[in-house]
Amino acid sequence: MLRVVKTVCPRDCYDTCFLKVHVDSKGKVLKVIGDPENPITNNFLCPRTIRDNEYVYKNRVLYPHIRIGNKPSNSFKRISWEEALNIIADKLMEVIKEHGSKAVLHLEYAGNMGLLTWYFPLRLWNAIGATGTDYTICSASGHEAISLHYGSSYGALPEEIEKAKLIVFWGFNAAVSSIHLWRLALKARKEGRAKIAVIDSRVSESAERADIFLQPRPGSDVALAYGISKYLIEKGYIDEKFISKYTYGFEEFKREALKWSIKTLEKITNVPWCKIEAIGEAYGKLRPSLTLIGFGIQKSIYGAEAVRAISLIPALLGIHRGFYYSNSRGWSIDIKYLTGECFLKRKTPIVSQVRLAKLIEEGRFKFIYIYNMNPLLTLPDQQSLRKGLIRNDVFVVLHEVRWTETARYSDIVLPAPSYLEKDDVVISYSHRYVRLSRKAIEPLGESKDEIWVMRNLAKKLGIRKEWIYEDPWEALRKALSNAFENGSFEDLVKGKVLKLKYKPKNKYQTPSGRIEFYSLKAKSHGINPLPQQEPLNLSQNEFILLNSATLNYTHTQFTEIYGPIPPIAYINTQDAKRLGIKSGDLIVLENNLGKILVKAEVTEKVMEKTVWMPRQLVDANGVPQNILVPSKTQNIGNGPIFNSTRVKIRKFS
Ligand SMILES: Nc1nc2c(c(=O)[nH]1)N[C@H]1C(S)=C(S)[C@@H](COP(=O)(O)OP(=O)(O)OC[C@H]3O[C@@H](n4cnc5c(=O)[nH]c(N)nc54)[C@H](O)[C@@H]3O)O[C@H]1N2
Ligand SMILES: Nc1nc2c(c(=O)[nH]1)N[C@H]1C(S)=C(S)[C@@H](COP(=O)(O)OP(=O)(O)OC[C@H]3O[C@@H](n4cnc5c(=O)[nH]c(N)nc54)[C@H](O)[C@@H]3O)O[C@H]1N2
Ligand SMILES: [Mo]
Repeated sequence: MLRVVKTVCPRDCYDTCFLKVHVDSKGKVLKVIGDPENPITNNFLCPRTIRDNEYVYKNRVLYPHIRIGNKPSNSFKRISWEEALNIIADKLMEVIKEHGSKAVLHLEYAGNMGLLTWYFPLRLWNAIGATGTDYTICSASGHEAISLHYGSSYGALPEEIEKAKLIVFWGFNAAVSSIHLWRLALKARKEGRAKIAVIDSRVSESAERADIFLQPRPGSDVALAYGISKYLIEKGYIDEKFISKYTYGFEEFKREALKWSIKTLEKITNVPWCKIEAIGEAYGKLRPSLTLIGFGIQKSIYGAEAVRAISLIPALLGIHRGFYYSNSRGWSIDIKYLTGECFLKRKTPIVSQVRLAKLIEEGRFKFIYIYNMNPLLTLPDQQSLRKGLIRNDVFVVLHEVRWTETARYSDIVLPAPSYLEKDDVVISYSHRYVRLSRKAIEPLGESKDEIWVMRNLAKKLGIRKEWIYEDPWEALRKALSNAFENGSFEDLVKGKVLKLKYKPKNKYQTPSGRIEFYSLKAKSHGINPLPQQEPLNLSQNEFILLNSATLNYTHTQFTEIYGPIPPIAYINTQDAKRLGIKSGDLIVLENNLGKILVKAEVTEKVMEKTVWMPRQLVDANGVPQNILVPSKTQNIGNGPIFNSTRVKIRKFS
């Protein structure tokens, strides 16, 4: 008999789709389709999730394994759970005794965003007092940027895309990275309600379909945002009533915006003034507008500055939070209850995720527990990370669904069930819809979920803290007690679709209680109170390496279905000519951190001095792209700088 199970995609993505999983009488997944019970994600899926019926069975870790060969390699032998847990517990106790609990690191991110998969298992590590990371690898800098001016970063809900007359995707390739939000924009345009603008440093898939396209130099968006603001102010498109009632520091902002001359703007951004006028006119005339700011734009050295400047445009136009970035801070969910942080008397040590490679290389951690992440392809400064993980005094445990690059650097690999094999609750960072994610099939092989592992390890370690053993569903009930607008946790468990409560859009958690064009918080932290354009000095032979999400992969996932992430670099025609490079040639991208060997694709889609690549790829020799990425952090929000990676390029010979 065919069963249809309702679940939710938990991958790190803007969309968080509702799914229906068809399972046959033998418990095999036949197909995964979209479930229109969620009006935002509706009944269609991305090319990844739609293949989950195959992906779920590929490359799986099915049993606990222990290393028998040197790192890095896949040389393991199978052991029992009992053996694995004993070894891990002994090692943990030894490390804690000799080096203290600070020498234990747990490293995880959003491989599965389920509250029970990601957060609840942290109770063990928090009880031990282990070191954790600050989760800055993705969106932290943008959150902090917006918070400087708005108090918190939550913004428009996806439904507002349908009401906008101008929809601007800024540093956001939604046609690839958020196909459901993109579809809402396309629908609004098709029905004649809206125009779509894209602002991207390359001709992205979204740019190709836009009505208005601006192509600023990477890192020049603060200037561009000031240029647009200048136009809006000079043309009288700003909403003075709104500005005087809801904002603070407009005069300072205005002075700064008006300082920019057309010539300087054009020189820095490489965008002709007539295009700035065009988008200014669109912002002025097509009201209301909605500006969607991508994660891509804030992953560069001054990325947060760009987000600050962009986020202030809607305030000029008189719109309360007329931007979308991520709404995760607009919900009322008690994450600290789930992670057990609320039970702690002392805070546990936290280190930078972006700078982690160096700390591991220095030998700061002797025991590292990794789950929900594939850091051996996704963290910056891979050379240091790799050197660190092969140290003799570092013991690495990985809890994974698939055999990943990280497994090659681990001492023990534990099998984890995929999202189709466990119950959970997944919260989106864009829309408000939540429902129970039901287990569709039994865990494959001997895979055990994160909570089972946590509890059994806690028992082996003799930890008595009761909160570790709390029923996870009871913990969820408490953490979500104030979360929903239209029902209770019990309703959720019964299968009802609930909507998250949302913080009021016209409330600003800033020192002045207003939108602060001139940020008092920034001032008190020694940061320029106004967004600031920093210089973009590239030396003569240097290129900026942009790298972004692609349709067939979620980070390093789905290579099992679509093959390796293409090791290709897109290079501008003029640059290619100068360097004697043709499409299909092998080229070397290098900097002081390392080098990679990839195929060139000569194109007009990237501008001079810029190259673009799919992100997180592995080159022709198995070297990861992120060997080139420095582990530097941004000043604001401590985020990464993937899109400020500088490389030199030569033809391989
Ligand atoms: N298919 C797919 N979807 C995903 C993911 C995935 O792996 N695959 N991952 C999810 C996650 S975790 C994330 S972080 C998001 C990422 O998705 P997005 O938020 O769309 O970000 P990116 O793909 O990093 O980059 C978006 C665009 O920013 C442009 N850009 C880079 N620097 C600049 C700049 O200085 N100025 C301007 N104007 N543009 C710039 C790039 O050219 C790129 O086209 O996608 C989510 N959705
Ligand atoms: N070059 C470059 N690098 C980047 C970026 C970039 O723009 N450029 N962007 C960065 C960004 S924005 C992000 S978000 C990170 C993402 O970095 P990662 O989070 O490391 O990305 P993934 O490759 O998706 O790794 C998630 C892993 O979790 C595993 N997993 C899935 N479900 C479960 C589960 O239920 N349980 C367990 N235990 N494991 C599970 C998957 O198999 C997968 O291996 O990468 C960063 N790295
Ligand atoms: Mo991300």
